[in-house]
Amino acid sequence: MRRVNGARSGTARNHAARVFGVAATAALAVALSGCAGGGEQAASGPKDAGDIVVGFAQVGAESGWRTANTKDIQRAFEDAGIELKFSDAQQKQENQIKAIRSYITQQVDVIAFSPVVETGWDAVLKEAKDAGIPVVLTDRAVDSEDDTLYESFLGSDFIEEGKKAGQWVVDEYADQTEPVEIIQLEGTTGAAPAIDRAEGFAEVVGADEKFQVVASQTGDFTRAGGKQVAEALLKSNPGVDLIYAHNDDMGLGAIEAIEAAGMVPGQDIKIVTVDAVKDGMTALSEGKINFIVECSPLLGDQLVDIVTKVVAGEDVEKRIITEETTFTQEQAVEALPDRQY
Ligand code: GZL
Repeated sequence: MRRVNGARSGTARNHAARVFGVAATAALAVALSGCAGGGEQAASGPKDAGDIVVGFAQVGAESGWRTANTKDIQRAFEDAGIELKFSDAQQKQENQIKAIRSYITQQVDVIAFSPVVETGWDAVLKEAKDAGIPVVLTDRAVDSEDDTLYESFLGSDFIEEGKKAGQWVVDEYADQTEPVEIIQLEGTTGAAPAIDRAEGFAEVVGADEKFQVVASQTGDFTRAGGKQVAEALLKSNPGVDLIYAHNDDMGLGAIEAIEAAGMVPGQDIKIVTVDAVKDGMTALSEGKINFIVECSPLLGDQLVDIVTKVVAGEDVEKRIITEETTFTQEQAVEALPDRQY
């Protein structure tokens, strides 16, 4: 069972006890030694922002979305005056696990990360829990039976994103009775957004058998991967009507493949993507992409809020879903000037 809405886990209580315990011990040491050295801070209870240290294990830098997500998180922690240790795992789970272990050794106050894939985290998250270090998930979820291994999940509802993409396709081809052939460019194999965007999309288009996903393959959320896979699948599926890409970057790669094949993206072959980063929105405004489902990377301020509450021993919601919308070509033209990323 993946997502949970459980009560606050034991970790946060352990953590609060750890922080309070340290404060009480330090207060006693100050009282006994009679000195007023660095102990005031510890004696005054929960840490100030300037004393909090957070370890963040990022997926990588695979897409425009990821770059925007990293920038926003680093900006938010800088604004809050909280020290952020940051690592880029280059989309490798073993690198994220190494980074998390390093943060445990450094005894940071909170560990936050975006799990590159859903599974394989229980062992390292148990090590963090045993060390009394609370963990916050951002962006992607883990598939774990034990919901005490993390304090909160902050990110999108990827199934909903897939459904929104599917609904646009159903509406777009409402008057067509002939089969609608679809190629799906999947995100990273095993990643929550890839699994869920496929699930939500299939749930909506699967209601009508005219929609046929003739091929589905991972492009690993990258532009190069999207281009390479689209080139191959276009050759083996010459009658395809639409490409559904799990992110803008793979959709932009598909545009290159469609143009290289002498066809017009957005017309000969329609494209639906997810993210709504600037390059995707530009292609949408030019009609090369037909519809984009937004997935916001701007999680920084909310993550700071969750971290601050966890360190203070306050309750946090188990699952915090970000607000998102969708864009047609006209809406992209209007929204582009104000897009932050
Ligand atoms: C979604 C995020 C995905 C984006 C991709 O929250 O995990 O990873 O959709 C990114 O662009 O690579």
